Amino acid sequence: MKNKLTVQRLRFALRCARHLFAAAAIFLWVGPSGAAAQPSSVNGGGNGTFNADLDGDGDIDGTHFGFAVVLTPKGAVNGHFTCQMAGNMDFLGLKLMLVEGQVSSAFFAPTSVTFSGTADVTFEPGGVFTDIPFTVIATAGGPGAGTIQLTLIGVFDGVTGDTIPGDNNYSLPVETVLSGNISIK
Ligand SMILES: [Ca+2]
Ligand SMILES: [Ca+2]
Repeated sequence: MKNKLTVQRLRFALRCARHLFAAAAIFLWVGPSGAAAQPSSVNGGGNGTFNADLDGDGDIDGTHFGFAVVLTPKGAVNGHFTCQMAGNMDFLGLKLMLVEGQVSSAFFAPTSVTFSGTADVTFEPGGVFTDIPFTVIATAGGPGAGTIQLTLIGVFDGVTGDTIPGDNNYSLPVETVLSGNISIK
């Protein structure tokens, strides 16, 4: 009886080992070709919409945006981010609200990128605020799919459009691509 039990256990262990081996083989086989290479660049340009009338002037708000960020093989991050509300996308009665950022760090995931740097923010009328830290979360996609979300750090907390009053930052809502595209490669 005891021997029979031992044999059964041995067989079970063997079966487990076989399954493990098969799983490992599949993993190794799929691994190199199935796993996408770590993305190292993001490009975006177009118009975005907040799908909401943030300033209550009767039109849905959004921005014109353009950005490019690259992670070099040596691990440095270079990039530029621009977004503006002007012309047909006015905001808070301003003729222009322009964010021009130099990107200095980025975290790449397969379908999203979080990048940060410092920006000059221009209000017309209102003047220029220089060297304002910012963070953008971008997800890949075209109209209705891609998104960007901009946060200016340490300024304009609680100003119209800020989604998190009281945290010392100006966090605009998530914006969805209306025209154009955001691509991560
Ligand atoms: Ca509006
Ligand atoms: Ca805030």
